[in-house]
Formats: sequence, C-alpha cells, structure tokens
Amino acid sequence: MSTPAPAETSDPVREHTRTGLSKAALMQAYIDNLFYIQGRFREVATPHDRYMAAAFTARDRLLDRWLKSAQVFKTTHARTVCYLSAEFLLGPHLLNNLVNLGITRASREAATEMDLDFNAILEEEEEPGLGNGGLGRLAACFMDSLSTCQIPAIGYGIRYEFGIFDQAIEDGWQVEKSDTWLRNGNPWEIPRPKIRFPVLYGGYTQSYQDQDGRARTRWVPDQEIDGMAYDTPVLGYGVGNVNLLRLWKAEASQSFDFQAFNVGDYYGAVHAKIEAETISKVLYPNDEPEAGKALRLKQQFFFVSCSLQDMIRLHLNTVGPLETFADKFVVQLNDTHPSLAVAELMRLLMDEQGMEWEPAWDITRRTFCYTNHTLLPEALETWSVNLFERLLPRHLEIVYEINRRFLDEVRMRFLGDESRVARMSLIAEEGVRRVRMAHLAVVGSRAVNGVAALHSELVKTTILKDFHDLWPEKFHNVTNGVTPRRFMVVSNPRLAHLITEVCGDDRWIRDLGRLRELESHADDPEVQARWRQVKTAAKQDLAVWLRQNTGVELNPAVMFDVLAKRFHEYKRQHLSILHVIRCYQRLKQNPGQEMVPRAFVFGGKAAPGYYLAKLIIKLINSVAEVINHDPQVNGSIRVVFMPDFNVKNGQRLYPAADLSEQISLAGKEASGTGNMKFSMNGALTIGTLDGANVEIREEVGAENFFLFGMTVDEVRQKQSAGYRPWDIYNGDPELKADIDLISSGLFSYGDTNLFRPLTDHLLHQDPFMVLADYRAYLDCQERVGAVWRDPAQWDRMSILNVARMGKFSSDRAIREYAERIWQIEPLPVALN
Ligand code: CRA
Repeated sequence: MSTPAPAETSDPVREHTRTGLSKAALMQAYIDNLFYIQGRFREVATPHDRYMAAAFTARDRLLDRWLKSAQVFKTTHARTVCYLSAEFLLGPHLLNNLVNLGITRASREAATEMDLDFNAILEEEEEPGLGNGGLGRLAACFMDSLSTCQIPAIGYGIRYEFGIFDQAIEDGWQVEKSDTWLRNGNPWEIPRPKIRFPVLYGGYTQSYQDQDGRARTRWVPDQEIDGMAYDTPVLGYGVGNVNLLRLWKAEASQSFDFQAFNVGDYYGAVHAKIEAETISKVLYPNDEPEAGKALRLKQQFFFVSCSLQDMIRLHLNTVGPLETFADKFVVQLNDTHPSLAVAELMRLLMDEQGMEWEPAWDITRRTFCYTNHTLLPEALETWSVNLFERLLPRHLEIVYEINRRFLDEVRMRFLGDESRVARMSLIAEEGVRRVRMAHLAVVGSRAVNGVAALHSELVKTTILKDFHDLWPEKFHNVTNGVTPRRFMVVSNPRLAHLITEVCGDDRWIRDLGRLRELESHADDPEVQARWRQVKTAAKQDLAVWLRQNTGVELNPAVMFDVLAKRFHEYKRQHLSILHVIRCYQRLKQNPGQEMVPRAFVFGGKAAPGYYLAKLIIKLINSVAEVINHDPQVNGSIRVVFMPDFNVKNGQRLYPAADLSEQISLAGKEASGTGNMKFSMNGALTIGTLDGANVEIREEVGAENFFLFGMTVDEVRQKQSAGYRPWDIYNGDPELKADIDLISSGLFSYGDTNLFRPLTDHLLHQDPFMVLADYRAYLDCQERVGAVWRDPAQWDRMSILNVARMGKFSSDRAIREYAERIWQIEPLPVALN
C-alpha cells in the first residue's frame, strides 16, 4: 500500500547520500549505513542490521533539518515551549519519520529494488515504551504536533533503561516481563556526554552572609549524581521544523569525587555508581500513581533539575540575563510529576544565581503552566513531609516559604475563613503531614488546564474549587487530541489512501478539519463499499496477528467489538465482560436465537500491584477459554485478549475495530484518547458521558454515537442517596444470572473462590457503579446490534464519524495551547 505523503522532492542539488530523498539516494544511503555503521555486507546482514541501516538512513535526513531548525531558533532567539513530562510513550519511530519526511513511497520502492521486505524491516523496531498510557502517549502526540505546527519546543523527560513492562498472558494471568528496549541499541538518540548537570539530594541547609552582607542559604547535600542528555530529533509532518526530545540518564557524578570520598573502598565506589544509575533505571508502571516511593521522588527531582539547569544554561548562552527567562521559555508541567520544578527554579535563581525572592518568584510564576490529568483522589500526588525533607531539605524550606506567602494572600481575600486556608495549604496537616503537589503546581503556575471540557469544569468545581474561587482567570480547558500522522497515516495506510482519493488531496493530514469533505460521500454506495473493504482488510490483518499470537481465530466478517486501554476499575472492563457473559447465556438458553455475531477483543496492561485489575484480566481470559471452546456458541461469539497492548499493537488494533468501548463511569475518565483513535479509524463508539466522549458525541452527532449510562449528576445523586449494588443484583434476574455464573466456577474449573474478591466487591461496594449502568449498557448494545444489521447505515455512521473528527487532532490542541496559554507564535523553518 502506498501512503499519501507530502510532495516527494528530488532536487538534484540535494542528492547527497545523507540528505537526498530520491529512491537512488536512499538505496545508496542504506548500503553505506549497513557497511559503515553496522559493519555488514548485504549478504550476511541480519534483520536487525537491516532495520538499523534503514533507521540511520532516515535519521541522517532528520539531522539535516534539525541543524537548520537549531540555527533559525538560535538566531531569532525564539520563544520556546519546554514540555516537562515524566513519560513519553513514543512508539516506533521509523515509519513515522518516513511519513513526516515524505519518503514512504520512495523507501518502499528502494526496498523492493534491493529485494528487501519493507514491512519486515519496520517490524524489527523495538518501541520505546517510556510511558504508561494516555498521559505518556499524549506527550508523544504533542511532540509530533509541536513540530508540525512549527512551534519551537523541547520535550524533557527521563531515559528509562526499562520502560513499561512487556505483558505476557500465562494461564490467563498477566505476567510482567522486563522491557529491554535498549538491548540492541537505539539508533534514534544522540548521546551528549558533555551536556550533563549535577543533581543533588539529601544533607542539610546552612545560613550564611554573602559578600554584600545579604542573608543567604546554602544547601549541603550528601549525594550528587549526574544527568546526561540523550537527544532524539522530532520532525514535523511536511515541514522543515525539527524539535528536540531531551531525555536524561542518571550516572555517577564525575565532579563529586567519589573515589576520594570512598578512599580505598573500591566496592563502595562501584556501589555508589550503581546507586546513582538506578535513578533512571525503570519507569514506575502505574497509570495513576501509588505509594510514595523515595525513588520515584528522586526521579521526579532528577529530570526537573537537569531540565531547568539546561534551560538556564541555554538562556545565559543565547539571550543573556535571567530577568527575561519567562519571555524565552514557557514550561508546561505534564501533571504534577514535574511540579518540583516550581521549588527548583526558585532555588536555582536564588541560591545559584543570587537573585532575591521577589524577582525569582515573579519569573517562576510567569514561567510555569500546569495540566491536570485526573480527578481520582488517590491519584493526586502528595509526598510525606518527612521523605521530602530527607531528600530535598532546601526545597522543603522553599515550599514552606511559598506557602507562608500564599496563605497570607488567601487570608487577606477570605477574612476569617481558616478552614479554607487549611484546605488550600500546600501542606496537608491531618495525619502524617504531606506536601500537596497539585497545590504547589497551581500556586507556581500562571495557567492551569484540564484535558476535556467536562474534566476542566469538574476541576474548577471539585478538586481545585478553592483555587478557582481565588484565581478564576488562571483556569482553562484544552481538550486532548491525537496525531493523525501516527494514528491514521502510519497505522491505517489503506484508509488514508481512500480518504485522500475521496477528498481530492492529502491536505487533511495537516488540517484534519478537511475530513469534513467526506460528509457528502457518506451515502455514496461506491464509497461505502470501498470503506467496508478497507475495514475488512484491517480486520483480516488483525485476525492473522491474533491467530499467530494467541491461537484464537476470528472471522473478519463479524463485528469487532474492541475494548483496549489500561486496566482500571473505573474504566469498567468488567461491565463489558458481563455483557459477553449475557450474550453467552442467551445463546445457550436459546440456541436458535438471532444474535449479531461478534468478536470481543480486549487489550491492556494492569499495574503489577493492582490485584483486582489483574483478576479482571484473568476473568476475561477465563471467559474466552470457555466460550471459544464451546461449539454451540463459538460461531456467534468469540473472545480474545490481545497481549501486550502498546503503541505498536494499538496501531494494529485501531484500524480493525468496528465498535469502540468507552464505558468508564461518568466523571472518572479525564479525557481518554483511545476513544479518538478508534473513531478516527471509523469505529463507532459505545460510551458514557465521560471525558472527551462528550465532545466526540457533540462533533459526530448524537445519532452517530451509542450513548448509555448515568450522567455525572445522576452518579452523584445515586451516591448521596446511598448506593446499594446488592439491591440492583437482586432486582435484575439477568444480571444476577451473569454474576452467579462467574461465582458458580464455570470459568474457573469449578473453583468458586477464584473470582470472589471481584464478585463480592461488585455486590457490596461497586465503587464505579458497574451494576447501576449494567441494564442501560445491555440495552444500548442491542441498539448497536440493530444498526449493524443495516450495513449501509453502519457505513454511513462510520464515514460521518471520521469526517467529523477534525477537532481531535493534537494539532488543534497544540494551537490552542500556543494561543491561549503559551502566547507563542509558529516559527517556520524552510524546507531547503
Ligand atoms: N491515565 C487520564 O486518566 C487522559 C490522559 C491524558 C490520564 C486520561 O483520561 O486521557 O491522562 N490521567 O490526558 C493521568 O495519567 C495522572 O493522570 C491517564 O492517562
């Protein structure tokens, strides 16, 4: 399949082996790289050698543009966005870069001419899984859009040696395998041994007077490590702009003389080195954080400190005095993980650069902006004051001082309202005293945003209400988006090709609103037929992969009903499995019954310590085992769990879905972004009024969206009236039969205890109100089935869904950040 691409230039002046874009130049470059970098003859090259040679061929072409971008940014003193994120879930680079370079077709042809299997080369790539789920993938989509929208930007994060674990399914259970993505080398990064900064921990602080007799504070740490930069160029689509993703690796300090420190203690010296390196060793595999691990706090401080020191260095080298720091840089905090930056910038400006509190605070407050990504109370980060003080004693002093001044302001505004003061404090005083990281982020930022309209409203009226009362003008919404390059062009080239043909050109790739052009073709039988062919082909591809990787056979003619995302109770994968069990029971009780045949496809990882989430995975696999082996029903329903849902596997899944399940309890999913990816690929959504579902439904039209379930208000009412799942269970015979079937041991070889923690929890607590939405969900699934029976109607709805997804491009999100929050203009870098 050829991929639509920006005009493929082959200017003879540029036909250099390292920069040329023609087929001939690419072939020559590949052969050179294979020999001079991999040290291989073509005859003995392994698949991995071939991938590396191809990757270096693409990278050379990125570097050419990167150099030009850097020159333009430097000479114009460009205002720059620094996106601080503990996670960047990048996914494979190679095809994405070829698409953005506009050389997919030439590369494919070059491969064919050299008798190479292009797809096999792409498959070789090990993806950098430096993130958990939505938040990390959002950061990666934003990097793509920042470059495409020509906004000068640096992404700052951690170069984890081990990213998110690889998931295997053994005996139905999730098993975690360590992710060794760096094992065979990473051709996309450029190590920068000379760009390194010291990061300090522990110790104590001292007061002293400087030469001018001013009172100062000195931090005497007891640990020093180095952060070393690894740079990955990020090219925009069809533009000359290349931004930088700079990830930090922890190393033993070079300046802190650990040999002298450990005189004669060779073992101790090596141990110190190992300890230093653990800081960037592994990504914490929790989608929404847990227990206050010291190492996690160390990681957060590590990348924040390196990044701010780097920004200060860049500023001093290029612009000059730090007074203009906030004009040069705007720093976006991706959730609270980097919110220590507020205190660290204060420390750097005061203790290292000699500034006074007021000007330092003024700069700090004009520099930062904070994005909130969750309302779940357990996900709102706090750190115990004890741990904080042990690792970052100077920062605790700064936090206290910020808090003292801030609470004075609150007291002045709300005279006598001491309970408000306690609620807003950066320190939670009840029980073990804790630092509230979201409060630090809000107080230290000039803008705060949520990630979908509903979520941003809830941020203002619930968790940050007091702050909204104080500073209403600080609060914004920027609805998330995803990049159509990776999630349409790269992952679904057949669809991209068809859209380009129907729309008349490929400008939609950069301007997703242009998909509206499809609307007028939604009822065209010829377009519908081709639309259906494209979907079926993607389903065939997925079916092949699933057969090879799970042994389960799916019929591409049936509806592919897909639920793929991290496992969490609030996302309610168990609601979906109850529906599967219902279908099963109906078929068993009534073998002749007409039922729309479906393949239920599940995917997603559970945090390794999240017992119930792992039990839900086991339940899905156990139900699959029974149903797929029951000849009475397995012509109508099949269930399959796709192991190791990551970016690469997501790219196989999104194009193949007919139905996208977005069934979280209203008010719990901040935005969701999988919902957008599915819909962009022509899946219809069955979903609740939660997160970005609300806006997706608004855009595609209520008649093209399968809505069910309680609203946020109804959830609240039910909860305050005293929610009793047990009564719902007793009042609905089908629901009762479904839960009882799980309890009966049918899915657990007679073991009636295996799933008890789950069924008991549902019957007696059900915090995410699965039972309350069960009936509405089942009814809605009936409506889905009815529409599926009318293919022309389904195709029409599918086409309209894609046509109306323009809003959910991350380009739109980035433009909104640029205009409304960052006040930054695009700075185009010419293509040659
Ligand atoms: N888990 C939200 O839950 C949202 C993404 C990106 C999440 C998702 O609904 O789409 O962020 N929150 O905005 C989060 O990570 C710390 O909070 C997520 O990915």
